[in-house]
Amino acid sequence: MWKVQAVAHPTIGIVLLGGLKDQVDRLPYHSSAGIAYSLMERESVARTTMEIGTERESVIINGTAIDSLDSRSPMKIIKKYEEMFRTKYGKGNVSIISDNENILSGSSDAGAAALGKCIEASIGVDPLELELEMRKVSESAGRSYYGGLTITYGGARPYTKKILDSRSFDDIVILSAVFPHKRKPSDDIHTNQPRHEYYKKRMENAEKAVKILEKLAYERNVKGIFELAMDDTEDYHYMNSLVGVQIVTPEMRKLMDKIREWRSEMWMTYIVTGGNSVFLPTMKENKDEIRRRLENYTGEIYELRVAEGARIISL
Ligand code: ADP
Ligand code: 3S4
Repeated sequence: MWKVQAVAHPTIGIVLLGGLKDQVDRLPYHSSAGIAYSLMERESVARTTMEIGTERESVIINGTAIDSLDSRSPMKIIKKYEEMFRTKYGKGNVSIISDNENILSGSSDAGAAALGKCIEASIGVDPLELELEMRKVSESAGRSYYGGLTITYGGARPYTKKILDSRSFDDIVILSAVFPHKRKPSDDIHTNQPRHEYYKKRMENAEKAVKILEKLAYERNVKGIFELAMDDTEDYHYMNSLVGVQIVTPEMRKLMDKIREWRSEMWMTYIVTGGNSVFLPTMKENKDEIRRRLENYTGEIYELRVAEGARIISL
């Protein structure tokens, strides 16, 4: 039996993705961008162990067995490479155990990327092809696989390119203000956005934002990157409001408006993806003051950093 373990960090969108033209292969209508993140004090990762040559096939995520027929089951990726496993290791059966540690949102990105890393280590596959497989579990797996700041280009064969290393964000902390309601599944966004006439404009805005982001990354303009992310958050949730998908609750909006006011005193921005957090990127020296202020809005606050790509833990 052959065994490998890998970890990968979850992600936050910078140019947010909405709309999938293929729900099975999870192919996007437009380009997008994101960062991998971790809690500052403890690592946020999906930790995945893959064993090749087991008696039976199985997938266990956070202690629960996943049906291999489940639409986003990691077994879909394994099936693609089964013959290659058999050729190299004599047996094709694979078992996967994955646990999410300290993840606020973006668990599927991290889970897909950690598994991708295990597969790469076991049979050495083409990364472009691997990404097309990983995205069947999560359309944002590429962000987690490469880490730092990445752009995922749309088109018939979407692919992800890393444009800044996590070290470029060393002076930044991202505070996460978590609100106490349950998040909606991201598929609500993906199925509804393309139905509205504004979606054409949204796609154009996302492509434009990605072009500007390339330039900002080249200039290492980290503040500019998060300013762009804040503008994109507004456009994305305007789009969501047009199709009746409410992600930004009145409580979250109250905080976002307040952040706009605080920006006249010190630099900060906000990002809201598909979850119940308002992410607040700022300089490390502002962290304690802003944290104190955030306590008036929610009791659950985390400090995050930009994280690196997926890595092998043991072979
Ligand atoms: P998130 O923002 O946490 O990714 P989504 O709604 O986009 O939330 O994804 C939920 C899906 O991710 C579920 O199908 C779940 O089974 C899958 N998932 C969660 N953790 C893992 C993991 N570690 N490995 C593979 N898939 C995972
Ligand atoms: C809603 O595929 P998440 C969104 O681009 C979908 O980060 C990603 O993120 C937006 O909240 C994005 O599901 O992580």
